[in-house]
Amino acid sequence: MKKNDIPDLVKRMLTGETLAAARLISLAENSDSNEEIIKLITPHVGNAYIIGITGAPGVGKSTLTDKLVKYLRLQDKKIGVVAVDPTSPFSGGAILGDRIRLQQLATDENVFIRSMASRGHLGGISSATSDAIKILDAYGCDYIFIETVGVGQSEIEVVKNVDTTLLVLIPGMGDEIQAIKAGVMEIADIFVVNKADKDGVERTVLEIEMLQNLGEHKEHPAPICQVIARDNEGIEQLVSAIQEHHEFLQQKNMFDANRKQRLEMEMKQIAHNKLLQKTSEFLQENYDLNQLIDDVYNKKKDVYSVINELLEEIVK
Ligand SMILES: Nc1nc2c(ncn2[C@@H]2O[C@H](COP(=O)(O)OP(=O)(O)OP(=O)(O)O)[C@@H](O)[C@H]2O)c(=O)[nH]1
Ligand SMILES: [Mg+2]
Repeated sequence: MKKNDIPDLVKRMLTGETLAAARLISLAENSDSNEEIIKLITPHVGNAYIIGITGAPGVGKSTLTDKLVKYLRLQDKKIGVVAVDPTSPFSGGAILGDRIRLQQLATDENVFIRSMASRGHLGGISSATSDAIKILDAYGCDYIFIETVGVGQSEIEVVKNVDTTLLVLIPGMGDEIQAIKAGVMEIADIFVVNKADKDGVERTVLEIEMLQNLGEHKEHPAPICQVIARDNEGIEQLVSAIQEHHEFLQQKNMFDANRKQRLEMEMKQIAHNKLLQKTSEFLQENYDLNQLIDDVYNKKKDVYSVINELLEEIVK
C-alpha cells in the first residue's frame, strides 16, 4: 500500500484511525491533494459543532480550551482542537508552548490536537483551517475548537469558519478593548472575561457592556462570562452559554443560514484563487508580459485595454 494513498487514508480515518486523520490534515495543508480529500469526505461532514476561541496573546485561550475540552470529555464527546499559530513556522516557540499546555490531553485518544502555522498557506490560513475542520468533522469529532490569536486580519478570517466565537479578554484591558472594538467586537458571540481572579473584572464587564450599547443593538447581545480558566471556574456556565447560542441560532433559522453564508464566502474565495492562478498561467503561456508592459509604457496601449483583451481571450 502506498503511504499517501488518499482513498485508503480516508477509509481508515472514517473508521476512526487517528494517524490517518493526522496524515490527511498534513496532506491537505502541504499539497494540492486537499481537493481530492475534500471530495471524498464531503458526504461525511456537517455533524461537528465548531467553536472559535480568539483574543490577544496570553489571555488564556489555550488554558480555556484545555478546560472546555476536559469538561466535554466528561460527556464522552470526541473533540478536535486546531491551534493557529501566528509565529513564523521557523521559530516554533508558541507552538511548543501550546503543545506543553495541552499535553495532558494528548494521551486521550478522543482528543485530537493540531497546531497550524498561520503563514505559508497558498490559499490562506482560512482555507487551510477550513480543510482541517472538515477532516476532523468527517473523523467524527462532536466539537472542534479553533484557537487563534486575534491580532491580524487573517486570524480574524479564521473565526469566520465557526458556529460560535468566544472573544477572550482579561481584566485591565481598558485601552485594548477600545483598540479592538473596531471590527473585532462584532465577531464575538460570547465574551469571556478570563483571569477573573484579578482585580478589575467588574470594570472590564462594564466596558464591554458600554461598547455593546454603543454598537448596533443586537436582538441577542453577546453574553459576558467570567471565568478563571486556570482554576477551572466558570467553565460549566460557559459551556451552557455556548449551548444557548447554538439553540438561539437554530430557533432563528440562523444555524444553516450562517453555514450557507460561510460556504458562499468559501466558494467565492476558491473561485478567486483559481481564477488568479489560471490568469497568470495563461499570461505566462500565451503572452510576452514584457512586451505588454513595454506597450503600455510606450503609450501604444492603455492598461485597461490590455487587461480587457486578455480577459476576453481567457473567456474564449
Ligand atoms: N491568574 C490567572 N492566570 C491564568 C488564567 N488562565 C490562564 N492563566 C495564565 O495565563 C498564561 C497564558 O495562558 P495561555 O492559556 O497560554 O494563553 P493563550 O491566550 O493561549 O496564549 P497564546 O496562545 O500565547 O496567545 C499562563 O501562564 C496561564 O497559566 C486565570 O484564569 N487566571
Ligand atoms: Mg495559546
